[in-house]
Amino acid sequence: MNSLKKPIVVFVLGGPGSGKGTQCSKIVQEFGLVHLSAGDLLRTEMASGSQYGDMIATMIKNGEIVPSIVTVNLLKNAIMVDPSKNYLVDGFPRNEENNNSWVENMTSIVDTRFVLYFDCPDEVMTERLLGRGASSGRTDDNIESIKKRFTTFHNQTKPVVEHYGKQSRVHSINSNRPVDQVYDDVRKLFQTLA
Ligand code: UP5
Ligand code: MG
Repeated sequence: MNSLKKPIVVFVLGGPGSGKGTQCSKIVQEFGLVHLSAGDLLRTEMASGSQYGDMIATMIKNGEIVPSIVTVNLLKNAIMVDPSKNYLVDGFPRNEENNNSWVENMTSIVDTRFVLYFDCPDEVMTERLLGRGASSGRTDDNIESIKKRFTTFHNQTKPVVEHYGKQSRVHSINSNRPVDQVYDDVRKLFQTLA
């Protein structure tokens, strides 16, 4: 019975500008999962006049990780809108605290399958973000914020990827290639999930 099926969740991780959002859009088109970017949910929450708005704004500009109490609630609410669907959770979990909170609060209601990890050199990601910064309007697409985002990524997010790697639950894809070439590998992975 479908009502007993828990929504499948795939975590999509990778450095800032590694192409998480770009590839998720393509997965959505072909495989019909729902894309939840944790960063986008936080930016929407910030713009909504939430009590957490000022904190989120400061943390995003400084490349810091917003406490899980905020992020996990946003993700949980978004998934509970339609638990019959399956979800790409993009840009989360970013540190051990995020992951512990997810395991504690979500394990009973979702089926967390694996991590799709986009591997790309920092220099390439920096160029992409500076290029996007000309038009993105994002407060963190400037060189000062980008450097802080990389530090957070290497010190806090990579250990989470390694944690899932030890459980053989990471599919790593080289995203330092044209978008469609990256997607060819992504497609093969999701075909096995179907
Ligand atoms: N581009 C993409 N793929 C390309 C390719 N193969 N070749 C050439 N160009 C490519 O792509 C970035 C740019 O690169 C675009 O211009 C694209 O056209 C081009 P995109 O797909 O947007 O990359 P993505 O990995 O999604 O980059 P993003 O900047 O969104 O990554 P971040 O992880 O930095 O941003 P996010 O929005 O996830 O988080 C922002 C902040 O929110 C965090 O720093 C943190 O402060 C906060 N946050 C939390 O606190 N907790 C969370 O759980 C999530 C976020
Ligand atoms: Mg993104």
